[in-house]
Amino acid sequence: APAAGPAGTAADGIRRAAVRVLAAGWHGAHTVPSRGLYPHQWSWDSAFIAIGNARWAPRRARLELATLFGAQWADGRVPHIVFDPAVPADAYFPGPDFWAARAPSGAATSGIVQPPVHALAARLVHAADPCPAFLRRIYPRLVAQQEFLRAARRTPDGLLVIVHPWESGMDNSPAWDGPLAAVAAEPLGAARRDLAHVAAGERPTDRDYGRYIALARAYRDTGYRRAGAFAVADPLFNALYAAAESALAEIAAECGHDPGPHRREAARATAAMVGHLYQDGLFHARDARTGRPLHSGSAAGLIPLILPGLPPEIAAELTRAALDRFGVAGGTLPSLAPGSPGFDRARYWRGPSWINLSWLLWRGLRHRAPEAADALAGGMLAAVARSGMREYFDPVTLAGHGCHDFAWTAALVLDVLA
Ligand code: 2M8
Repeated sequence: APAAGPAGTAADGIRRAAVRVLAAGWHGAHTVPSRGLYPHQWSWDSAFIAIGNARWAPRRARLELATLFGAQWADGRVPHIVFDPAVPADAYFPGPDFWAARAPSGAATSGIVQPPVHALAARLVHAADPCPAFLRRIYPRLVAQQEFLRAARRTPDGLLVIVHPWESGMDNSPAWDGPLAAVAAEPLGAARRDLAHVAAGERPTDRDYGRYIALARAYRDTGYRRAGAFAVADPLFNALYAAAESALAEIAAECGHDPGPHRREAARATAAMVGHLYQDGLFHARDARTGRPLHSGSAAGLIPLILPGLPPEIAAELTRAALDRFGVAGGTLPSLAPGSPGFDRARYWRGPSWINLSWLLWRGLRHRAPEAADALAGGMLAAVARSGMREYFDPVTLAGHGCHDFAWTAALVLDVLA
């Protein structure tokens, strides 16, 4: 734990280490998640990174979001990767040649999306360092991002679907094992680059990759209009969408627009989630193709706690699940409830603790269960004090896994310390 030495020393050391990581990842107008493993700009990473940069370099925070939204498509979608033309095309797989997509700005991008954390990030960046001109510029972009999701991804029952595991951000979550089993893996056509940076036991399997590539190819080959054989409603994605509407209500009010439509949309999206994804004390993803719930024990099911409009009795049950099934009073949030099928303390999104999930839950618990929130804050700091700014951590020992110097880990611990 970061308790050694005179008061303040441990926190100062973490702060300095975090700023070092963020400074080293800065490429002039965006930050890479990791210099080796992820050498381009990633969508939801940039939102988390902006939240942390707002604490020490707010101009960078604003520029991070402006760069990402500079690669927004005409239909409003914010691509999950914006490729850096200065990086060799084969440094990351699948790279720009595979995706074969360009934004109106000319930037090479992927064609899928990631969880929409950006309106929340813009609101927090503005709160840390008010800049009305930034808010006015980004507001219509954030609205268009949400409009794309409503137009392209909304099912008749009011939920949003993701069409690729990469869109969830929790790529190899066991929640996707069932729906992915119906997808035929295809040859990759090039070598995986991730295994040059991280041990195979801490990454998705080759079979997972064969399916990821098949799904991405199918979507690509329709011009990113019709998805392949994967469509799921994910509680993390839907919760962040609804939270974005709440953030947009506040941004709209600041900019002199009517916040009412955003408030109503946040309430409607929250109600759809409660109506269709909630069961037995936890939110669960649902397979939109079969209508079946996907009971995996994923920590995604706790993230609706960030929603201010969640009915109090459901918030109380979710808090119970966080404590009893995920053990968050111990300070860590495993990405999968221990004991769930497929639980693995080292493999990527199948058990390890991730700082972005802990940070989201910390925010959701702060006003509802302050002691549990404090435990999570302490646990995030303990993890980086023990192992550095790693990508993910063993939820029991806090040993570090994945890449080193991972940007959102650094960014979000800076926010926790602010
Ligand atoms: C991971 O995903 C990418 C694909 O998008 C990969 O494995 O190559 C995920 O952890 C995702 O959530 C994250 O945004 C990305 C960059 O940090 O890496």
